[in-house]
This record gives sequence, structure tokens and C-alpha cells, in this order.
Amino acid sequence: MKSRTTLYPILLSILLLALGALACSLPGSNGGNAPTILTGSGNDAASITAVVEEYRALFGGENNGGDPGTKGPDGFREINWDTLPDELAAPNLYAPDFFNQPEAPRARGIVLNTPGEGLMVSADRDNPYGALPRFGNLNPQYADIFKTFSEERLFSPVGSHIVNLTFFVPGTNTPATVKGFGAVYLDVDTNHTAFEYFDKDGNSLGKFETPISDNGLSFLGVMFDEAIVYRVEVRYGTGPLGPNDGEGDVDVAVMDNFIFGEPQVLP
Ligand SMILES: [Ca+2]
Ligand SMILES: [Ca+2]
Ligand SMILES: [Ca+2]
Repeated sequence: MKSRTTLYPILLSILLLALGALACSLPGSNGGNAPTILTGSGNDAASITAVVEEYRALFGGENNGGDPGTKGPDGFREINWDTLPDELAAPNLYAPDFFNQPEAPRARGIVLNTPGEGLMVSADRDNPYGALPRFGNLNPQYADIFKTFSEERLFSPVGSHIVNLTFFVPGTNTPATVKGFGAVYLDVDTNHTAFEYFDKDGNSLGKFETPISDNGLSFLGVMFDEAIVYRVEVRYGTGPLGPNDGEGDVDVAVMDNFIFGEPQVLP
């Protein structure tokens, strides 16, 4: 039988481990309430439509479209990539501030950056370059494994699997925060695809993994009580587009619709 002197340190370690596990499961160190997390997955667009609708509804307002300026505390902005001109889609690179131009419908308050070569929106079926749709221009396999939520363009970084999203008062250079960000992913095979949210001071508000759906669609949306999200780091699969999905440890994943809260000017 163990004596008290050896039992106490053991009990103490168990308690500390339990506290540590609890702290790890908490959404960052912002001290606010836990965010609302909505997830869904399935083999076709219809299978995630309800959860995407539910996420839009959490913002308590309408789709605020692409007008400049902040339209009050409620509502959301959405990007489906589909109306992009061919010159800014594959095989060409996308302009990082395309959806923060000063005029409607491009004033949506989001700027995207990657440490890689650039950003790309996939080609549509009648593009003048003859590029295969759904990133088939980078690897023909991709046109078979990536479905679409909204027809027909998708989004991905190139030469990296990281994208940083920052928010602005739509159509201006004034930094802004949002209540939440959610997006649709395609062909998530492993637990490498995730969002990490940061406040204006660079503190993490939590990291959230996307549901897995081989050859299918996944949705992840996170919503905070207040507009405290200044930046979102988005991670796609195990690495950049290029190699065959499923070969060795390779998992490539891309995105369709982005949905985010109405950008609010920093206090
Ligand atoms: Ca689309
Ligand atoms: Ca796959
Ligand atoms: Ca994949």
C-alpha cells in the first residue's frame, strides 16, 4: 500500500492534468463566452445547405451585399467567387484585395494574404484559356475530387496551404472586426484543415477543425458574442496544391463560399 507522502503528489498531478485538459478545450484566452460552432458535411451541396443557412441566420440580419461602409451591427457578407472575371481566375492569380474595392459590388471588407506564390480562383467551364475547372489546371485529378457548393468557381492559395484573412470597413483601409467567419471546404480527408481566429492584438481566440468528407463538402462556421475577430488563419490540408490527393500523406483541400459578419470599425 502506498503511503500518504507518495499518494499526494500523484493526486496533485492528476488534478493538474485534468485542469490542463480543461484549459486546452477552452476557446482561447479571450475570457468571453464560448463561441457557437456550426459544422456539417456530406456528398453534395444539398447536404450542407441547412447548416449554412443556420450560420447565416446567426448574424441576425441579411446578406449585406457589396456596398461600401458598415451597415449596422447585424447581417453578413458572403463571397461565392462565381462572378469573378476570367482575367482574375485560373490560370491567372487572384487579386488579394478584389473584395475590398471602394465600389459595389466589390466592397465587402475582406483582404486575403498567403505566404505562398499567390491566391487562385478556379476557372469556369467557358474560360478563354482552356484551363480545366476546379483547379484541374494544376492537377487534372482535382477536377474529379472537388465538388462545388455554389457554381462553379472555388478558391485556394498556390504554393502554400495557409491564407490569412483580415477585415476592413468595406471599401476602405480602416481595420475592422467581425463576429464570426465560416466557409465551405471541399475534399477534407485528414484533421489538418482548420481555422484559427485572432483578436486585434494578435491573441488567439481558438482553433477549430473542419469536418472530414472525402470527395465531399464540409462546412465550419464559428460565431462569437461580439465582433472581436480581426484576423483568421485558414489552413488547407497537408500542403499546397500540386501532388495527387491521397498519395502518401497528401491531403489537398480547397474552399468555396466565405461567410463573415458585418465588419465593425475598431473601437
Ligand atoms: Ca463558388
Ligand atoms: Ca480525398
Ligand atoms: Ca483532400
